[in-house]
Amino acid sequence: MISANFPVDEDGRTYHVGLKRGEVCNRIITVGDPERARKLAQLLDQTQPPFTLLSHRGFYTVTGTYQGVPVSIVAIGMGMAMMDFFVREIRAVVDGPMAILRLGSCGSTDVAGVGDIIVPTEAVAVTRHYDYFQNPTASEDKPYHISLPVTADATLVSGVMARLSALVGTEHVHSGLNATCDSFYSSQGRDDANFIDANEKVLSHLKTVYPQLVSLEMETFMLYHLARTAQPLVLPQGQQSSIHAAAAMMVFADRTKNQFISKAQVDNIEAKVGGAILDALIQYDLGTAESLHPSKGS
Ligand code: R1P
Ligand code: URA
Repeated sequence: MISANFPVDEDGRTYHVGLKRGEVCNRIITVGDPERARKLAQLLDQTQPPFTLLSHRGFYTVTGTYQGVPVSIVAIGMGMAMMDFFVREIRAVVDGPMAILRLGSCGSTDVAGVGDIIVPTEAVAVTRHYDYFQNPTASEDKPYHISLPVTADATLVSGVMARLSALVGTEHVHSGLNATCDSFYSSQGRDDANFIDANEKVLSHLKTVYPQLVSLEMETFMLYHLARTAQPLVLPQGQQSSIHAAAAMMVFADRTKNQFISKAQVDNIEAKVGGAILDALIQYDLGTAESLHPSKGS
């Protein structure tokens, strides 16, 4: 490893995601579940074998083409920290502007039912306030902190919404505010008798602060936040955003009706939405500065 600040090995591979320049594209679909990545990879052009890499930390990348356009699919696992590793380490080895679409799963808090899809226009972070738990009765703080919202790339959102609506019908595609939580359990308001979580009011409080809340999951805020805080690219034609980000999330848990998706439903919905997401990704205009030279084979 060459530097303790941003470690890369002698080949230029980043420490956790494990990719070097040329192995990952400007257009990326990121998912949590590696199985979902493998299903999406089956939709890529079959003209030549894609590049694949499983990193020692479990990041799984497939790079190939979709309708002739270079795309990468990267499975990152779960949580904001994994999204942070992924976005920073990918940004370090890709030249030019990037479009990143997350295809995830979520819980719904409003009208969206199991199997519907949510495309968040904005996201907040909900994090456990650890100090509160040192002495709950004396604390003047709330047990959970809710951040201000950050927005998605509006054009990417429109492209995704249009393609998904055409596929499954507008009544099954929803948009609004997503809450990215630092736990599947406590900060998503789930009851876990084994722990003191003080979370009985977290969802009602969240809905009061943000009535447009539609979903709960664990990564999208970090993607949107890093896209908004990435240093702009300085190009001959002026400054350009470095990262354009949006997400589409399949509803696995309906928190209002207390229903959870079955394995058969997951297989059905993942197979269905994958093509629409890839279509939206390749049709997004990244401007003139897109550059990519994906490696062949693995
Ligand atoms: C929890 O089950 C996981 O599912 C959701 C959450 O954000 C969390 O990562 O997303 P993925 O299906 O993309 O992993
Ligand atoms: N992912 C989450 O983070 N929460 C849910 O309820 C479902 C999927």
